[in-house]
Amino acid sequence: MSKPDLLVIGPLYGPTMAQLDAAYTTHRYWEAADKPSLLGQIAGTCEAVATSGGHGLKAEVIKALPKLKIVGSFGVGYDSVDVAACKAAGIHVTNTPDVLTDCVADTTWALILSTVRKTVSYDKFVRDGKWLKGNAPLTDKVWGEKMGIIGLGRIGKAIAKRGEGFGMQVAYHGRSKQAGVTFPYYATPAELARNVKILVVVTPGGKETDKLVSAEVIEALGPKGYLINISRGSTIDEEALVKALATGKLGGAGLDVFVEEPKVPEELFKLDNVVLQPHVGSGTHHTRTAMGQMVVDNLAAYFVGKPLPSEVPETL
Ligand code: 8YV
Repeated sequence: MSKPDLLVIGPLYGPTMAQLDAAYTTHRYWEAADKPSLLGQIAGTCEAVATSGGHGLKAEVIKALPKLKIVGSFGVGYDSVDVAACKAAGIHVTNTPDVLTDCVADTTWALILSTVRKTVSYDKFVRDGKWLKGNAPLTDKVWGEKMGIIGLGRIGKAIAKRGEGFGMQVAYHGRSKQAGVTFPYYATPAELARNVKILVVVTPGGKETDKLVSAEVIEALGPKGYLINISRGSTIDEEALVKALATGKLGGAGLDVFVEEPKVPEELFKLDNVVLQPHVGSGTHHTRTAMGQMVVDNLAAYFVGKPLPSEVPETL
């Protein structure tokens, strides 16, 4: 029996790619020199696409594949997938929530600690032989401080839980106050920022949250505040952030995501009040394996007519 076609938008985790290659006739969109011609060749047969939060799925590809019915997206965030176009065309979109929650929360904590307690600059201090000439400067503390979370979803709650272990006072902002959550709620990001020392951004990306952390929010956090971004580069006004960090108007930042990643504003490279990471929130072998398995399972469920394990609410 011939294998179904699967269009893969960009390179995925190696073991996941191997599983997909075994089950489908895969077509590597990113490798195709003539993309319209590839889409034309599979337009009559291709019902499935595999992609990721990073690679996304554009309306023009959706339009070129009239038989498309299922999208398996690797990652919890799917702001780069044109879900409205999928919905309009009756295409089901699936993502990979839950399995990455704890690793993303751990990564967030690695960023909090390394930013506030200066782990990275201390490492450089030792390697550069500066310790031989004198003691290193001291830092702010983390335990017992006030931490604000923008986006108290599954990952936000896992970050908060770890924060409680550090004796922190947690507060949050989201679209609305959550029933059953006892942490103080602030109706705007600026109000939350004014009342905490460490502000963690973990809200989904997309139009609704574009530059949610504005210049005003950054100013409210202030020279003694720290901003941690594990969500999407788009959620922060990056230009305002770089300026505030360079001029000392913001104490520090730990950043896993950027507006034009993998391009990172070079001004940040010179600053030692910033810790930079290459979008690795979920980047452990364990979690990436589990995420890949969810992509494989969602696609397989579609082809055998079973309920999809994790369809996004918009296309349900
Ligand atoms: C992935 C992520 O690395 O889950 C997400 O939304 O940002 C990350 O876990 C990303 O989706 C892969 O491109």
